[in-house]
Amino acid sequence: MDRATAKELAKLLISAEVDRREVSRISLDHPDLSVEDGYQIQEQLVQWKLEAGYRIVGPKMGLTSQAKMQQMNVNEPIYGYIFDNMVVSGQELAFNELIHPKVEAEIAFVLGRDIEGGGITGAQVLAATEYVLPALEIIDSRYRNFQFTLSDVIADNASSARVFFGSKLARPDELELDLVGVTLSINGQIRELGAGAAVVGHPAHSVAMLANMLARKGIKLKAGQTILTGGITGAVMLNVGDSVSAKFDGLGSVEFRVT
Ligand code: OOG
Ligand code: MG
Repeated sequence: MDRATAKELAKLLISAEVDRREVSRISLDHPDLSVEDGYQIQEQLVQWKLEAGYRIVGPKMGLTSQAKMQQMNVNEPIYGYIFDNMVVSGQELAFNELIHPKVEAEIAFVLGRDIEGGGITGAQVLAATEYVLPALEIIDSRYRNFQFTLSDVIADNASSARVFFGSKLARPDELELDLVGVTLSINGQIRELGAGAAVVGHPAHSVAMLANMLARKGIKLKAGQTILTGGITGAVMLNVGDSVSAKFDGLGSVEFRVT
């Protein structure tokens, strides 16, 4: 895909986000859209956001669990970026800022050291991690009916929209992250549940996979970045008035209300 087309498609996705409207998925008009094209569009979109003054909190992994892959009908992990304006402080999610938001429970890593290069293992990730914390990611595909191909969702910055972080931090060696149980409840009813192992066997593997994917582009994970490792369970559609609560074994809970 040529640069001008990638730029134009990135602009389309940005305007869909800003105007809170669904757009047709790119692959309808560009049936040959490849994963590489998707990342090229994503890079243009990230560039635009950086130029607009937003700061990267960290990259995120997506589609790292069977539950998510089956739900979205795609079969490969992807990455995108969380920006500072996506991090919600307080406990309210403004529905009218979004298109058709869904929530998913994730474990986040904060790096104490850079992670650079290929061949990174989960053990190396854990050694470089300062702490882990629980998160609720709000995804909000800019595509009509939340439907897309792998390349489409990559272009759309992996549906990134908002994130709530929990306040309980743990050292990565204080917990067996693959065994951390998670329940996700809406209005007091458990809607999804799982354990850290759902994320490519162990959430640290997800970060290792991310480091290795980025290394191919000459990008490293940086100390201080907060990295989302991917939804442990399927994502749940949100409605105005919903009370959302996720409990993480050993990591406390994360809660918000949709207003
Ligand atoms: C893509 C975003 C995936 C995750 O944690 O799997 C993601 C989507 O499902 O729209 O953030
Ligand atoms: Mg996610």
